[in-house]
Amino acid sequence: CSAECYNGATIPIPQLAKKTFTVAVEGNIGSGKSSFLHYFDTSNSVEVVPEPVELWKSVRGHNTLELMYKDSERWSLTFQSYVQLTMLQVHTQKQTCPVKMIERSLYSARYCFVENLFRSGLMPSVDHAVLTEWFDWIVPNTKVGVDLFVYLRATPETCLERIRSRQRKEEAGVPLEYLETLHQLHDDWLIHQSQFKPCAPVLVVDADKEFCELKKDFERQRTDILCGYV
Ligand code: TTP
Repeated sequence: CSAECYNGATIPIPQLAKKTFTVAVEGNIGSGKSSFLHYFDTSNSVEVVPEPVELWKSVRGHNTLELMYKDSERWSLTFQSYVQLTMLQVHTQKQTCPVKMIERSLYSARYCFVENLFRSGLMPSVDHAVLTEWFDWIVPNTKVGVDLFVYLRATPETCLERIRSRQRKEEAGVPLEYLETLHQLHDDWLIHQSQFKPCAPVLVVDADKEFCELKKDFERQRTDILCGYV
């Protein structure tokens, strides 16, 4: 049996010959990654590792997420290098269940957020170069592999609505254009696979739906999402 990807590629299932799997849940800000992880947190086969956003808000007393939103030109490198460290910690955290489900990955931080800061002129070329040197060393030299990307694809309008309703204070000024650019970068990476290629198959989920509807999709795709485990 296999899962159909957005771009027509198939995900080979079952993959039970491999003992452990890492599933990275990707999608724009506000696309519903936390709810998705929460939903699968009840399975005995799955360990969920949420995104270390709380760490970003409190690095020895500094809120790096807030600094980045207030003055991106000044604080992007600081923030994104800490994101890269904490994502590396998530990837390398010891796995105790057959399926490790992580919120985002080292890859979306680099291919979507860092790329956006650089292309929009908010991150100088030298900062981009240093982050890229770190990234390019980390990938082949540490255990940051992913077996499946689940892409929660929601329109930027839906994401904005969800961001507004959750009221994370650091994100109060996030404009629609920012979400549109990030949406395009996620699509370019995970669907069009133009400049950057995903290192694992991609399962695209229509994340515009209400959560009660989405739950039905999650249930239908459960075997694919959990790489054969239930
Ligand atoms: P997300 O990683 O998108 O998490 P979320 O809580 O919005 O997810 P969801 O609503 O889907 O459950 O973003 C968390 C915040 O961190 C958001 O303001 C964007 C920011 N961020 C960056 O600026 N750079 C990065 O590299 C990452 C990973 C996040």
